[in-house]
Amino acid sequence: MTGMEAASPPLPQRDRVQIQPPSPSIPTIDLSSSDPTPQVRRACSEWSAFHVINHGVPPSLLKEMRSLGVEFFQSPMEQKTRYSCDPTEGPTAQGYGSKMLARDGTVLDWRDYFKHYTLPLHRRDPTKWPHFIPNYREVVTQYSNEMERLAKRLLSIISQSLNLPPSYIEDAVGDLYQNIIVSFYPPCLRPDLALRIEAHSDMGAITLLIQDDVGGLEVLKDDQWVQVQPLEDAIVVILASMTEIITNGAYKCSVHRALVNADKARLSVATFHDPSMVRKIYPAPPLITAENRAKYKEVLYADFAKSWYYGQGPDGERNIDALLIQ
Ligand SMILES: O=C(O)CCC(=O)C(=O)O
Ligand SMILES: [Fe+2]
Repeated sequence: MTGMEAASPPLPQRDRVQIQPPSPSIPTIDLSSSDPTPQVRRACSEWSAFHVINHGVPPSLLKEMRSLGVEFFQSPMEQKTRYSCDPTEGPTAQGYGSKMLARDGTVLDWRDYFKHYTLPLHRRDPTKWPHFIPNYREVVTQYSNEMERLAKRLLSIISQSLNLPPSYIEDAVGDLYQNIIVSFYPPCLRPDLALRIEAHSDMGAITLLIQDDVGGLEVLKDDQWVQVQPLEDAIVVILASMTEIITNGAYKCSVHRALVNADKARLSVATFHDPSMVRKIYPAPPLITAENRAKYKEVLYADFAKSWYYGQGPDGERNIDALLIQ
């Protein structure tokens, strides 16, 4: 350094280059690697949410699913309302709807959505899905099958990552109840008034989510919100409440939310895999020892689902805390 440089006046604060640490994001796991189990263990225990790539679901199917969603929500209202949810069926009804969940005067979830019942097969009735978009029913059927396959594979890796038999979690939840919800968040200059979904954790076992390139999904990590950057062709894996109970808290459910964009509409497709309503869910006995006692009370899944929808839990974010053994 020369004396002249040393003498130059310091740059004003605004002109200095700010070295920003790279923003943290959820881990990305390559499912085609020889053994993804250690990475899954780490991602589940540290993040409760992660991206998977090379997951075996054709990228063209992910793209088609997103395009169908956009086409549906951009269709004339009279087309969409032919598939409106039946209000007498309550908040879990299949079909096209808008406001989904409010509690104590607070809107927790406000968006346009289309919910499809897809599994077990006796719940799947494609005649209840839009007819006016070519291939809609075929694509949703294929998407449902692919998501089921991936969810089962992930539940098996997650079980093995805790030294449980591969089928442990799948057996514990019984027949997988799968629902696919396509959500559409129109742009809004006042995001505080806009369609969005507030912080929550999902009810069932595992959620597989895809989003478009707008972004807006965030996960809570160490009390900080972290953006889930859109990653084309990847699928976001979100651990849900029943997995936290079965793993006795080794893996927590992910608290997440979705924000709206001021000038772009956003679309996401969430595929939920839940236990059947008659299943009793409790911590896996092989994970319980004298030093590591059961941390959660047993719950009938139907009772938990009811508390999730009707807010009998202690707060909107982790309804599961009501089941903690003190
Ligand atoms: O739209 C999103 O990205 C999140 C949706 C979500 O978390 C949910 O439907 O449970
Ligand atoms: Fe969610």
